[in-house]
Amino acid sequence: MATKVVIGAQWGDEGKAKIIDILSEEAEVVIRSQGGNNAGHTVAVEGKVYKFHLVPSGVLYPGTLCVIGNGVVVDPEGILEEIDGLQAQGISTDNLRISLRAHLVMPYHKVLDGISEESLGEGDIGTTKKGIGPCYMDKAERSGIRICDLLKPEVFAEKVRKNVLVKNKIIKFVYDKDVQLDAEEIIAKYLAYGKRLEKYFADTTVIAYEAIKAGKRVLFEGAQGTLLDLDLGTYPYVTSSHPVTGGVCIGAGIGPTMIDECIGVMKGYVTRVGKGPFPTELHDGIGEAIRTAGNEFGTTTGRPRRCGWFDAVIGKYAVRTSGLTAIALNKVDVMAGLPEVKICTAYKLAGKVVEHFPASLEDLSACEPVYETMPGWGEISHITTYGELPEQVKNYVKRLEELCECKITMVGVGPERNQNILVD
Ligand code: 2SA
Ligand code: MG
Repeated sequence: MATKVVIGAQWGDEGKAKIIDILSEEAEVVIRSQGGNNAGHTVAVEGKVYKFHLVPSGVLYPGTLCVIGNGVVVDPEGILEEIDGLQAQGISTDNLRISLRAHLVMPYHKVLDGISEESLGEGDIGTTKKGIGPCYMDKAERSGIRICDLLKPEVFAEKVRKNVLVKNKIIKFVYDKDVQLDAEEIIAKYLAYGKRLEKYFADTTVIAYEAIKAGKRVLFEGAQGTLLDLDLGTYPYVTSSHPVTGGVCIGAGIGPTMIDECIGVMKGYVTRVGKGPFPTELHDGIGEAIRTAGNEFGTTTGRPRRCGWFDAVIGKYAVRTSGLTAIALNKVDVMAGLPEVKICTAYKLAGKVVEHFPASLEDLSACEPVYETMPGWGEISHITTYGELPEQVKNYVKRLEELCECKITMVGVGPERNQNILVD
């Protein structure tokens, strides 16, 4: 293993955490580069379930250095809760590092996320309300506050006071809400969090560079997924960061020549939480059956995920926009028992065949999937080698490879670390 990036190739929740957990075993450094605690990563180890939001799941391996890069937005309250939870389960966080350049999610970001969603009414984005969008807005607007500011209390206090003044005006005059934030309260609270977290702070770009230079096995852990990318996703129903492989370079502070492999994680079907068009969405009993069998509910918010057939237009788009070198196909076991399965090979829009994922949401909403039907399969979660998989599964895998134009190297047949079949 050299340097590997693992990203979500659909709308998130593809089971990245499981693949990252498997690859973490040989990784010496695991780095997160975008998103915040809107991410929800679930890892099952010997029947025990661990949920991660900000801390890289590599923390489950004692020797692995776990890095939160500059592109991540950090909610100090959230991360402290996560650290406390992990420590209570006997997991050490001594190997955690947090970038000095990472932006802080502030209490007003969470308030603004909530009231801006509320003000949109039916037209809301369906965010996780963790303050992620407003935090990245401040970063782009250049009024954000960073981890390194916590080490300079006077500088930090000044920035908080300035921000609270503006945010309180927005809350009152733009949104007509009574909520008003108290700058001094926030300053005291955040400086106390800073004291507790200080031992983890570091220039993580140096850590990444030194590790790669020394030939260490470095794994970049993606959050969310390709169609939630701010530029390439189903805008505006996206998150405010870059979950594609390109986002890793900026969010971890490395160059593109330092990445060797790009693995995209997909499920055998597609899910999405939040709003926005979803061409292969199933509104019938099959969608419900997949949701139940696959336990398709959000890790962060518990929201039921919308479910649909595998969409190869999306698959090909993810391969192309992230330069994927391999696909890990998860949750194929969840589809067991369906008499037949469908694959969307293209869309039809106003009588024309559309091969490439459209930019316009109005076009995407009007797209009709063109389906290919294949026979279904039975229970496979006990299977451990590729050769033993039913022919129907192997044919399904082969067909998806052809359509997505990328090889599938792993097939997931259950949530456990060992329920992952390597394709020969
Ligand atoms: P936000 O909160 O600003 O990032 O929301 C913007 C859009 O991004 C979607 N989004 C997600 N989609 C899938 N999984 C996510 N993480 C959690 C999980 C979700 C949960 O892994 O299960 O628990 O609900 C995630 N985070 C953001 C979101 O739905 C909006 O469409
Ligand atoms: Mg998730």
